[in-house]
Amino acid sequence: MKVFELEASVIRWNILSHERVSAYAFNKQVPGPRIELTQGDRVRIHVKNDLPESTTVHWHGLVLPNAMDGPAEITQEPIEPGQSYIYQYTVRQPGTFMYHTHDHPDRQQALGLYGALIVRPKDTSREDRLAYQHDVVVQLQEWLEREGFTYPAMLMEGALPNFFTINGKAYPDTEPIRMRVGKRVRIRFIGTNNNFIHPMHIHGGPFEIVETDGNPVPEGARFLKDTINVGPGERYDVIWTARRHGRWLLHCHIPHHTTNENVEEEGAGGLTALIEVAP
Ligand SMILES: [Cu+2]
Repeated sequence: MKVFELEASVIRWNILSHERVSAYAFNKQVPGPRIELTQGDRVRIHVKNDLPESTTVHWHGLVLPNAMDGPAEITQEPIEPGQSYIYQYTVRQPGTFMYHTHDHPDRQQALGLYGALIVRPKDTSREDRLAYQHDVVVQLQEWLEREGFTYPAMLMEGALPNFFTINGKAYPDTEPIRMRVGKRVRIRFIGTNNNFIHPMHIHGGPFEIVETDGNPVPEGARFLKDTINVGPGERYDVIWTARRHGRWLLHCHIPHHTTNENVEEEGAGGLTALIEVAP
């Protein structure tokens, strides 16, 4: 049995060194801690609610007993402020998943209440054939920060976002991927945002789509792309090979999403990360 604790609370979070938002967070970080499991694991997750309102947790993509699925008012009573709830289940599916609030998700998820859930397969032969040396998770989110107040960004008049983050940080504060020519990186795009679609693009050559929403793509059905639309809730696992050395961009192809409040810093902003390839 693997045991985890998730505590939801309101925090102040730096998406840039000079930009701080108010966020709803698991364990005081955005995204919440990455839960890494192996297929067949039995898990128990204690969820404590320190938010000023009720919440729950949904395990996005997992086939679970209905009572463990998480939607408030549908399969369980909401977890009230100060209360706890225990989720307990066995993970049967390998792949890239996520967890997120399922109580007022329009606000709570848009304020940061989510995290990645990665399940390694018991049989690693397919992983071995993918032959990647680096494994990177890319979780996308939008923010609306106005006059010192943070609002949940929505695809709605007056609620459109002005900041964008990869794993809780906007470029130039996003973490670079560092690798060598000839090496392969598995990038797990997760649409942890809940309103916007991001056409994620990588410079320096196409990538191969090897898994969609946690499901392996059979070898003969895989295709190469250099831009993939990552919509709300979607996951795409791609393998990108470093063909040439240099500084290659990974970014959303909606130009507004690569700015910080409409401004570029160090050549870009928002949904941008550098892939630094050494010879
Ligand atoms: Cu975008």
